[in-house]
Amino acid sequence: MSLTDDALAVLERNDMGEFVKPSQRLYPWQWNWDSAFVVIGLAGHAPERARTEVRSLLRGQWADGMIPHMVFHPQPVDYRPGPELWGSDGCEGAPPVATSGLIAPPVLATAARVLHEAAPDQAFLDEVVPKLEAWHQWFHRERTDAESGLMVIFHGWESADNAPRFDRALARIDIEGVEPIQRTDTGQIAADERPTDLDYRRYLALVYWLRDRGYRPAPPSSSPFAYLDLPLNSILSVAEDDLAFLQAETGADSQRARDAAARVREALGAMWDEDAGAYRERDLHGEEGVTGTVADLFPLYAGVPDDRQARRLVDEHLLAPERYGPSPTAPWAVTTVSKSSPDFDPRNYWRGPVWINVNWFLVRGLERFGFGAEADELRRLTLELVTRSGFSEYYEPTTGAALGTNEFSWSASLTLDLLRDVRP
Ligand code: 2M8
Repeated sequence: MSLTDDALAVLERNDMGEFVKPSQRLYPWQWNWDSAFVVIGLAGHAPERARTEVRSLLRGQWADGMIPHMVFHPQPVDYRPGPELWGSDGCEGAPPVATSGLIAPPVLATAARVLHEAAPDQAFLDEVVPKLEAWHQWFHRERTDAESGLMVIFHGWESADNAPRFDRALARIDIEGVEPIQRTDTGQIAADERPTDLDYRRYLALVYWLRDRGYRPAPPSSSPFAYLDLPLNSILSVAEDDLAFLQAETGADSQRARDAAARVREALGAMWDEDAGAYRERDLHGEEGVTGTVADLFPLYAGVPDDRQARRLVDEHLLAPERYGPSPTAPWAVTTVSKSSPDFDPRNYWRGPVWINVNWFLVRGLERFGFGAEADELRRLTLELVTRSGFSEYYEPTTGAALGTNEFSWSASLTLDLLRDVRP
């Protein structure tokens, strides 16, 4: 079987009919950006099935436009924490289907564009574009930090769960009285590859706090965890461009989306740190800019740096052996934490391992700046990794070993997309 066939077979096995679950064993529900990646993967192979995926995710959209990070389509599964944690049925504007109250990086408009370019369907576009517009408007209304102009996240689950960049923000969360729960993940995956129980108590404490406020603390900076996340903002600015493109295809006004893309990009540009040669994030309740994870490189995906800055990002960070790039002891790139960071842990979740979606964003970023050879090399390395180790959730950069859960949908989907661009 070819890599394409293998990837499509994973998606088929994870297909629940209306949505593709993220993995065969661990994650039984519909997750937001996982589904968007699935749409990107299926666009060139099964466009009608990809449209179903978009529609089922949109069934979780709230009246105010939010598309939550999880949609609990009814099914008899036991996964903790599950729908009972979120209490969406008690929240104003929540849809009939149970959902979470948090968000994920908004990849959906980008996925819809990939789908449209692979297999145009005007009626589908007319149906989804207004919903994407409502989703993007929601961001600027509900999540803008007035000072920086960037979007705020309220939880690690809104970006890269236990990434070390969130450590200090999480350490401030009061967990008094928050009991640990029985977790599904550590029943299946080695504990040293997952967040700790203490992390989970903090995650839950934050959800309880947000739930008490209908998940809409105002202003956003009042959330105990309020963080200016570079990946989410970079992904949003690209998604705004893609939405504007789709709006033009439907004859709708695209001015708001174009302005928003430019605004977020400009705000991202202000996070550049000339000494570091990379971008910095900001914890709104912390003192300094946070750095040392692959998040610092994400503005490349959004086309934020000038050519000189982009070159520095690539040479001094992305491909630098002692940082995120391939090295003799850790040949599998890109690490999610710099190898020079004391927090680098090659086996633990978002604390060092290689993730296929991160590589995919960075390949796109390299291409955007005309770094063709570097993009080809990262694509080749990524495809070699999945060929050797399968479509895993994440991978050990030192050995290339599969980590986390296996048969992981977004690794399969983005492989399909990366394969489209392989030159003979
Ligand atoms: C992971 O998140 C879930 C909680 O939502 C978890 O940690 O159990 C993250 O990698 C998230 O980005 C992803 O969407 C989800 C499903 O793959 O798993």
